[in-house]
Amino acid sequence: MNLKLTNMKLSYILLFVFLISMSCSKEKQKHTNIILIMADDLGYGDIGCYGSKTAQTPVLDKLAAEGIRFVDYHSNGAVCSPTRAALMTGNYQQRAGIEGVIYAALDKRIYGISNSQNTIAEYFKRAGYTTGIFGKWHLGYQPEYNPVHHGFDEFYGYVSGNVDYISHRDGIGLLDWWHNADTCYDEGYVTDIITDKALQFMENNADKPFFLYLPHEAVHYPYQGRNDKADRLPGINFEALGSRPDKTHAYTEMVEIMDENIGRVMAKLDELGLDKNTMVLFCSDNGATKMGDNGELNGFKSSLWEGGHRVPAIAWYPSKIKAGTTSHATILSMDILPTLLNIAGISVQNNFDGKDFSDAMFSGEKLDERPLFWRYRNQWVVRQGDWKYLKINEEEYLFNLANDLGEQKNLLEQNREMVNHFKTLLTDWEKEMNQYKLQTD
Ligand SMILES: [Ca+2]
Repeated sequence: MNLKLTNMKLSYILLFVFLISMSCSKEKQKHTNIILIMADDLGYGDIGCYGSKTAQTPVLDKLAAEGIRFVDYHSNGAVCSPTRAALMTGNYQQRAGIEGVIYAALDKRIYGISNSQNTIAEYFKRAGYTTGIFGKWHLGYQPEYNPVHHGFDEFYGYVSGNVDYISHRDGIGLLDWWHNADTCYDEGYVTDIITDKALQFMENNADKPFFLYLPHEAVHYPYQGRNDKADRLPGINFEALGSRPDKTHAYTEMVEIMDENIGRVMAKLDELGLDKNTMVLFCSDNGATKMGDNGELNGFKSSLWEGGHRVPAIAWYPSKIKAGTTSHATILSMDILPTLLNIAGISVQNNFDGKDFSDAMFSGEKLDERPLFWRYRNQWVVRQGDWKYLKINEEEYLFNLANDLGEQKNLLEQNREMVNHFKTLLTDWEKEMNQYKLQTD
């Protein structure tokens, strides 16, 4: 009898221990961490899994092999600041007031992201996430535009469009290196030291939900490798692109150092045991310059030909994404915010311009077809399905991208009705966007 009672007690104790351990493991897995990595000026053909023959990018190639590679992903802008405004707000960049590059010239430093827009960091922070940005901001120089006033708990990096990789001086030679709202100086190569800080952030927040935004400088100029000397120093005239004569070699080196550092982030996820509940998303902010490789696409950074805005994007989340998937869904930078909020289980009331593409990513579902718009300087685009209407000054084009990715065959004359429809959509969209106070370059 006593033995039976002891056995029963033991069973209850074991059941109790089991239930406690179940609830603990549920507790540990309940949140999804997000790591959003963005390269700068990385072109459609600049990494191995998109066909690069020069740069070796084993880490990004592995992420694509274990995750999903998007072949119809586009930056909202053809240059840096507009894409970042759209990425941060989930809306067309015009709603945040940013249509052009925010330049380093002293008289241009008045511009920045509008306070009227909430950022992705603000949404994550409100939901209890710790938020960090390590790298390039490029959404305003003035103190009120600093990332710590736009939802980020921690900022380490620079606010301008590019800095010397070694001296951390901006396009007009001023030191542009920050920890939160204060300037600071740290020795080191930008790609390495923003990663160091990101790894520290991951360690500090290993037990809490975090949103980590890692906007790399690579492969934006100045073209400098890890062992190069600083070009931008006080009292010295310098070339914006850097002094190195073999710039194409430097470019390849920069891509490879970024890849290596993304490898350090992945190793840290593994080390901290966060590899099952962390999603990693990698993308670029616009197409490559002539220094880089846009594959078979026409045009370069700052143009609205495909080469200016169709860029690499890879998502990695092994518990949800089928390994080795290629997605043909048409996706823009502004779609990332609603998608990541959904994946993190954060619901907000806003009706964003961007659309959640998690079903396309997790189960290959087709996205609802929608018209998409680009405007930069004297160029306009309307994209719907496979069709792209492009206007540059008064020149008009219509391409079917399904069989003409290089935009060689103008089908405008044969499809006047479609073109007129697209032009009406564009007029309506411009009317909507022109309500905002717009910064242009
Ligand atoms: Ca860029």
